[in-house]
Amino acid sequence: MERSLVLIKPDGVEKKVIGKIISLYEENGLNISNLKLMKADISIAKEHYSEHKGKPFFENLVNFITRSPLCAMILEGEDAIKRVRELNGSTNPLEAKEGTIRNLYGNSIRENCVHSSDSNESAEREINIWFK
Ligand code: FUP
Repeated sequence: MERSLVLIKPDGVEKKVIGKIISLYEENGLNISNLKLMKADISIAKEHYSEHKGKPFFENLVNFITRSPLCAMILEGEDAIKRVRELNGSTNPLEAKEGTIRNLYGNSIRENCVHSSDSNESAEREINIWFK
């Protein structure tokens, strides 16, 4: 069974759409195997986004993800990584397909409501960061 690390980012929690987003994952057959609400500190945010270190948007991204609580979870299911990314939609909400989470609830390329792992390797790395 494949696992993916999902974050409902601070913008999603602030908008009070955690329930709607989780319902979408559940209705699509994904299982929640772990879930928590927490405020990320700077060090966990930098570790999570380490591949983007040095990029022009890195600092703003870290500031955003740490500004208020987020909801971290592990979703499980067959082909979970790809399926969750399809439900999330494109990184830029303006390019995200209709009905995807980022299309419905994303504000901008930075405040795009959800994160999910992009490979098995990153899923294992990210699960170890958020669920030590
Ligand atoms: P994704 O895999 O869809 O989450 O997207 P990326 O790994 O490419 O980007 C990670 C995060 O960086 C995105 F969620 C939002 C942020 N980002 C920006 O803030 N500005 C950009 O120009 C690109 C990405």
